[in-house]
Amino acid sequence: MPHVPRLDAVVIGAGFAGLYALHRLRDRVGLDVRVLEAGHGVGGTWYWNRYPGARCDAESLFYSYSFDEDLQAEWTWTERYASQPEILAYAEHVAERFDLYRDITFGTRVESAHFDDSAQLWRVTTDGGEQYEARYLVTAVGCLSAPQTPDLPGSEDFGGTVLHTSRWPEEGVDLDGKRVVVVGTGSTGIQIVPEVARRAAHTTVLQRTANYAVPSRNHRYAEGEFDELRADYPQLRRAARENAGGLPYPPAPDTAEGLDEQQRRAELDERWRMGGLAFLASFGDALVNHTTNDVMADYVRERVRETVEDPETAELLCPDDHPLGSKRICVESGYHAAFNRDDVSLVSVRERPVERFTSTGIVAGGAEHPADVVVMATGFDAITGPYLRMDLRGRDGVRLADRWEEGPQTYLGVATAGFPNLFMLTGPGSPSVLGNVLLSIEQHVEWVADYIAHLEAQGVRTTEPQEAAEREWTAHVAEVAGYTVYPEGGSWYMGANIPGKPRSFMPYAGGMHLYRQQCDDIAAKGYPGFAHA
Ligand code: NA7
Repeated sequence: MPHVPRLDAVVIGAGFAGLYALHRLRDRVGLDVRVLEAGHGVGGTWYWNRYPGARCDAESLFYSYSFDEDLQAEWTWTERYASQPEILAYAEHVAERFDLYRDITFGTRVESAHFDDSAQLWRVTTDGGEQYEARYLVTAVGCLSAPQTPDLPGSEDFGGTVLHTSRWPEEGVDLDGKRVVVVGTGSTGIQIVPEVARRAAHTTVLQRTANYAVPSRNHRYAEGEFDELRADYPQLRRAARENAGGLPYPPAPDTAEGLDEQQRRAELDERWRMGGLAFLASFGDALVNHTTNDVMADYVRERVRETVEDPETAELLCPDDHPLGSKRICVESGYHAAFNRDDVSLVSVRERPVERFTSTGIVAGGAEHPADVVVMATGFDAITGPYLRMDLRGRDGVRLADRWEEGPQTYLGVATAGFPNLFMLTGPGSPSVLGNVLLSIEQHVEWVADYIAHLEAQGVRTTEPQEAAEREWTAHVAEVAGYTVYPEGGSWYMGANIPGKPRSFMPYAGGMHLYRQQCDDIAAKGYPGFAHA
């Protein structure tokens, strides 16, 4: 019989959620923890997404851990928006600093986790055939970690290279002088296109849906600039926690309604000048009031027409089929301007889709596009994908895939009925991707660690949500989304990018600050809605 390590907790994933969960559960709660990580290093999203131009859309100032004053004081970001290598270096620094590496097993993908009713523990099996037993299973699997690539005929005949952006090789890809086709114009496509255009002989961008993109206004910090910003951390972190998106941008008017053209423009010009996601916060009701939303959408389209010289290309780049923000707003650094180059072309595949590979290229928009490299910036099976790609089974062998057949059901986005002692970090039904995910991660980890400490202190062996509480929370998540423009977007938030995936708005749109209050309230009342055994 092979030796099966028995642990207090197995954490799946060594991204920012998994790293902090390990630190908190091991060093604060005192548990014996092992992190199982598919990659060969820490960093999660920032380990995998190495494509040229990969960068965080949230300002470095906000996209970092706040739980440790010394860590905060010693780390200096070099740009307003950190690039992938810098964020990865930060994750590695955190892992070193808190002595986390010794409890992480790399190159190990969890294939299954089954709850054993009689032993009251989780049995975890990896792709290498190793097994682990643990009382708690903590999933830190990320929301955008299961890549989605369209299944196109002819790929075996294609003589060039096909790459998904989130599986970019560590050694890079030689794009110099190549004919490159980029499929997809979400945040990733919009980041990679200007970088590809700089190197390739020709870049063809296949666009199904035009997205709203705002300028990043990224810059390198001047000497001492970041130190000055950092001096405000106590106030900034507090403001982030009190903010719906965890990104405390300057206050905005509540609505564009009732403002005249000049007032609206003044506000939007100022936000456009600021750059980045601050634009989404131009008016308080941007995501709940179509009048405001239309004003903002018109403004973005005007800017596209101003930037892009060829009127036909400009029109194609103007989003016209969804409200602003209902699909994730993109942050660009030279995306629209890239189409002013002679060696970059835009092809709409809305009417005539991406069909198939040939030996020399890809057929899309009704024509063949010769290619040496095809870049799939085609996104992810978001939020539930990482869960359902594993074989997760709860009490009585019930598969999570069956329980969530019609969409995810959770209590607080943290736990699901019938799956005792399973804790999800940034799970479906939590604010997760709607805002500053690092702040969400910290809040989840701290709440879950406090709850586990409580269970340990009370001698509780298992906990799971009561079905009524779960039903109520899941209905609340849907109801709150219904007040917003989000469900109109046909987005990955809704599962709409995956054929056959049930449509439901998966994140909690009520705001991170209000979500935090609800979680804290439940903790203060002794965790109603959970059944303890
Ligand atoms: P996204 O936002 O899901 O974007 C994927 C893009 O790929 C999007 O433009 C899709 O068009 C397009 N796509 C997907 N499949 C196809 C096919 N078959 N044909 C043509 N176009 C296709 O993923 P990203 O990686 O850009 O961003 C993910 C998140 O990471 C982002 O929101 C940030 O939070 C960070 P569609 O819109 O579905 O018409």
